[in-house]
Amino acid sequence: MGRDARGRGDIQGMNGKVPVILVERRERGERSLLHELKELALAAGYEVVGVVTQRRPPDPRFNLGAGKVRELAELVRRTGARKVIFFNELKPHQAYNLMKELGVEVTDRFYLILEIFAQRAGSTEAKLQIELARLKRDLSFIREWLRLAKLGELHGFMGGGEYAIDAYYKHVRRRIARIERTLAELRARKEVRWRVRAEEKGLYYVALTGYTGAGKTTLFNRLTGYNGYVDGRPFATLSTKMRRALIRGRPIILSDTVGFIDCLPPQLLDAFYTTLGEVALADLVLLVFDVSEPVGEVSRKLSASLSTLQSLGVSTSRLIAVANKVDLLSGEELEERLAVARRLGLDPIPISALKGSGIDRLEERIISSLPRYAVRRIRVGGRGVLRRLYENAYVRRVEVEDGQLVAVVEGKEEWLEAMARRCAAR
Ligand SMILES: Nc1nc2c(ncn2[C@@H]2O[C@H](COP(=O)(O)OP(=O)(O)O)[C@@H](O)[C@H]2O)c(=O)[nH]1
Ligand SMILES: [Mg+2]
Repeated sequence: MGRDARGRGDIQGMNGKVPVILVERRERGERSLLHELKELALAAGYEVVGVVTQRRPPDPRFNLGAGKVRELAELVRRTGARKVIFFNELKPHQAYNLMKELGVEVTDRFYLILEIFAQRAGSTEAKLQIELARLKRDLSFIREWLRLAKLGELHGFMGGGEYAIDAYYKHVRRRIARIERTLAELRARKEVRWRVRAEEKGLYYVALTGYTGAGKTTLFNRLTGYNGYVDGRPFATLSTKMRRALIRGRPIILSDTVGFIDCLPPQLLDAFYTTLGEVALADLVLLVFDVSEPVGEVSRKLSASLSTLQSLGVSTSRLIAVANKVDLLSGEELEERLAVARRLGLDPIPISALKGSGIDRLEERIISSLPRYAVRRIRVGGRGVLRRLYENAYVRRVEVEDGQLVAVVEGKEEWLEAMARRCAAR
């Protein structure tokens, strides 16, 4: 359980992605969240090769009924799936029984969400918060292994048996205690740290947010991918989902944040909020929502998104609502949903990230919502200056003047002033 985020070490499919099967068991009257589980699996980088659903109360041994497990085993064999991901939270012995029965790794939505958080986490605090949530859940698994080992029922699961598991248990307990201490220290210094990070960059920072499946990544790729900006590499110092983009010829930093998730397990709330914390640093937040969903869903998700953003300190003045997937609706249906957003105080821009419609208007709104950049000529004295300029601002060109290098740089005025002063002082 709880393996490396990118599935390193797995035998991978033809396209380099680990093939998985998704399972959802729900009781009569419960609504299905299988579509969200699918988006989560894709977001984590898996390929979904099969789906199994069952309507029944939980079975104590496997969660699913024994007949369904045989069906699932057959599907695993036929598709070559390397992993099975349950929507339902599995009890340790259920995961154990299922792994024995299926012969592949079995995990659940809890660990899947943790994998996604781990891929997006930018700060030390978020990374620790995620590790903590994982270790706490692991602990309940280890306790169960200990119980099984004492009963002599843990055949060939972990070499060394009871003694090894007990040592592991103690190790995890110590690690949890250490992380909790570090987090308490970090929290005490939080204000300072966030301010420093926000001022590190010379470009405006725009964050994409919204529910899983709304189309954030599709929009991120459209805004960063097609404009031919040569240096589209992720920022090594920031999270891996941040890139520079040229919007109407103006450079910005765009970030694809972790999405909102329905029915987030309560033990993951801290990890979620710290991972999403970088949104609070953004100069502008794009709230992407799937406008093709039923009116009630659009309304519920927008309200929930707004209250989450508010609790992070993002006001509607720093927010652009983006009504995505207009290609799936008639004009009338679209109007009905836009009206819902307007009643919540938003002025949404209708787009299709997939087809490319509405992107012009969105770009226009992004640029008009951000303050203007300054352009400065900075003498490149000293080592590393040019690299810093390239990394943190936008270098239009480099010239030679009186035998010295001069960079023409665009970016936030204060940042450029600070750089120019530092270079002049050399
Ligand atoms: N029809 C349609 N589908 C879209 C559009 N934008 C995204 N999608 C699809 O919606 C799904 C979720 O998109 P994704 O960008 O991964 O959402 P994210 O979870 O918010 O990052 C994918 O299957 C996309 O192809 C759109 O404008 N129109
Ligand atoms: Mg995404």
